[in-house]
Amino acid sequence: MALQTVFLLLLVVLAIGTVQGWDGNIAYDFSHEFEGSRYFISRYPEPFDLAKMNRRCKAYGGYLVQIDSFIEFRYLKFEANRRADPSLVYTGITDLGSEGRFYNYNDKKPAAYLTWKRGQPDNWAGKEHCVHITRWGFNDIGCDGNGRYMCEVKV
Ligand SMILES: [Ca+2]
Ligand SMILES: [Ca+2]
Repeated sequence: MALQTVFLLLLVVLAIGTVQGWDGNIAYDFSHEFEGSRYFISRYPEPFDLAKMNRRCKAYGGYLVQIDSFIEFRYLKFEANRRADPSLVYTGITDLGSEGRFYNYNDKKPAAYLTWKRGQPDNWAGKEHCVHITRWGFNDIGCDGNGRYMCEVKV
């Protein structure tokens, strides 16, 4: 491909990204399809925001990751662990507005699979309504912490 063509394509990609509100903090990081989905993880931690991160995932044709089974959890934990401290990786699972009833932020349906770390969820200080992945399972955590986020795109 000619260098000019590559440059032009890059400009188009950047323009589309700008229109869709993409700010660059995401990377296609999971190189293979798994169980009908592809996954993206942000490149660096930043203040988490459910609505904002879900919008970014939508720009990729997906949504904040929904975890539906043990094998999906195990896969994502492994992949997150390879690229980041998994304790910093947020999911799209939340109990915001329905304490103790965890649902997927994007489609508002009840979370299909929950595997909690021992002693969790504890809704510490009454303020933990988001869910991140740890080595030992899920933990509920504040929705305004610093972390990475993961998107899921159905293929
Ligand atoms: Ca909670
Ligand atoms: Ca907790």
